Amino acid sequence: MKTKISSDLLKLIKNNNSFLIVGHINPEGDSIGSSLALALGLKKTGKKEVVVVSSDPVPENLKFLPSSGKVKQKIPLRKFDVAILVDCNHIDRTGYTSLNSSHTAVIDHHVLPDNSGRSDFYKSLSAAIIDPDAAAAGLLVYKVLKALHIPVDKKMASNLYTALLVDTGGFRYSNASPESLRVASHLVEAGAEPWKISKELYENSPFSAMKLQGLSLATLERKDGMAWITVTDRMFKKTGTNSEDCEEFVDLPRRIKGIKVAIFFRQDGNRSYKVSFRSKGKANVQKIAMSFGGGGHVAAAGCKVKGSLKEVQTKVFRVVKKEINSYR
Ligand SMILES: [Mn+2]
Repeated sequence: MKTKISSDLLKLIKNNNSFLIVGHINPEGDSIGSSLALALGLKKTGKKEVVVVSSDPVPENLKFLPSSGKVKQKIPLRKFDVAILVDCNHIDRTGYTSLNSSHTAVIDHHVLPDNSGRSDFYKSLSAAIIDPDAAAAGLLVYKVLKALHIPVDKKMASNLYTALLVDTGGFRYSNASPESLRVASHLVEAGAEPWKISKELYENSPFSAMKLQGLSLATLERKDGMAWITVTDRMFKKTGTNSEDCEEFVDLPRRIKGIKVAIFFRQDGNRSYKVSFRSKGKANVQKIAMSFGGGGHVAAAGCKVKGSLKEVQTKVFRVVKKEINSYR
């Protein structure tokens, strides 16, 4: 498959001088890595001002990324020529209410919401590359850099390799396409060090986070092709951890043989839960998440559901079961 790199976006980048690069709330490796790589690339071409912002701070485990210390949380007051949303396609996902730029563009691989045609935000975009078939936003940023003839240096390569690694689950998910592996190989040639990056990402867990994992695993249950675990506020308190320490927990029930959909419930305030889904087969978890007002990808998605844990689980299991059964 070949992503069409919009010439509008390339022109927008060529013809302007100040850029605000914006990732999504609750950022992970793809959001931060892609944003930083794009910023480093644009700076290399001599752009006057390139600022990366993230409404939530860079997670502890991504602070090894080159230039991650430059990510700001507050948008500078002055007006930018172009704001580029990376790894998300709507301002609501950025955690900011306005971006103060003359133009807005998007580089993303998430499916557009159904109402996108009627949304003022989408109508206001000057350019967009949105390819849900791309394994990571980092893959699209790589292509944009190539199209602009910007050589990928070691810093950019490390950021982009991390983006690809995270969004393909270490090249294990169904989106680990030939293209993603080819690009990864180019990135390694450009200086990204796979073993170092893997060590930072996967062998660097705080002790307290591992304790949290133990408490959460004790909640493991399965039924009707689903397996799930839960993290409550009490567990966070007991271990001195927070939501950052359970980013990957949904992958734990996913490891179980015969499971079709893995689910992770994370308490997010009083009577509110963040629910993450991973599909191991045909079940479309994006559809499930969207039915609760969330979103994501076919095989990885999430949403927020209000209610007690029991109420939330009852609601969620009903929808997941229906989706699983539709493929039997
Ligand atoms: Mn992504």
